[in-house]
Amino acid sequence: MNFQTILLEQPEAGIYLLTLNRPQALNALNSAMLDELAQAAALIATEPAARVLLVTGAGDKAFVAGADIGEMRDYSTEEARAFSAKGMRVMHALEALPVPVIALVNGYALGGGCELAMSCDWILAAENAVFGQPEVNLGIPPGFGGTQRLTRLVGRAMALELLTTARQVKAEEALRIGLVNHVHAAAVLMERGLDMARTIAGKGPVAVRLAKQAAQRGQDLDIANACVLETAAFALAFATADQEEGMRAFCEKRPAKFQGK
Ligand code: DAK
Repeated sequence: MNFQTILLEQPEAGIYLLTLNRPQALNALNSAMLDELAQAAALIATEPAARVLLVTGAGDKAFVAGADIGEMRDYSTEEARAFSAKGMRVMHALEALPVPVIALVNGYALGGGCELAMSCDWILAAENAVFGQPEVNLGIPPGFGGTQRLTRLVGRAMALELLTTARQVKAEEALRIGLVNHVHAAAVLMERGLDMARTIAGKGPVAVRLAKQAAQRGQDLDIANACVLETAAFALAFATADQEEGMRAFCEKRPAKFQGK
């Protein structure tokens, strides 16, 4: 597909790499980019051979420096509502992808950029990564789910501190407060992301999808209902050839050859 503001590549079988590609504006999210992100998410959602998605920013300075302030500044209330709704749909679409989505944050992840990273399943940060929700500096609250996802990731007290002071957090602190899973030197961030993607792509594909779905859908349920969801996913796996192969391979002391069915 021919995109103008993003790149969507498949560096290895089943591994997709999505690059936010407006480096001259530090990859700020404008309306066109949100539309293309929605198209890319729809494409991956319907690709049965997809195993994992990596999301990163073009250039060495920013993942995404936020929603495009130049585009937003003259919005009417109705336009702001429409822009926020569009952004929310994109964040939900990424979050709901059937495969793991990993953000590789290589520089600034501010405002909508931090919200985009938090819509991914987890974050690997470069040492130069900077996270923050600076919207209150502009006289607005976050509009792409930041008040909700930051709170769920780092807890209400730390989230509210960051949301109301606009304090920016560097990679090491982001690791300490649970916003990111790992920190790597910027030069090896992509390679570490690909290593992780290869590991996931080598596992049972249906099992990976079921695990993601149960973990994600379950988090908004009470524990009893969430565990019912897990039981259904577990039982469903026993209808797949991969479960048979995975267990046979274990007993025969050889690596499993999964087919994704
Ligand atoms: N939007 C548009 N352009 C941006 C941008 C942004 N968010 N961030 C950077 N740029 C552009 C700069 O204008 C500059 O363009 P030129 O002047 O070269 O044409 C270029 O990128 C390079 O930026 P700088 O020259 O500023 O680079 P520095 O290294 O000096 O500074 C910086 C980097 C990241 C510290 C700085 O650029 C900065 O503070 N950027 C803004 C960060 C920010 O405030 N982000 C949050 C944006 S607000 C809602 C929907 C959504 C949202 C809210 C509500 N509803 C509708 C309810 C989301 C809001 C946000 O994300």
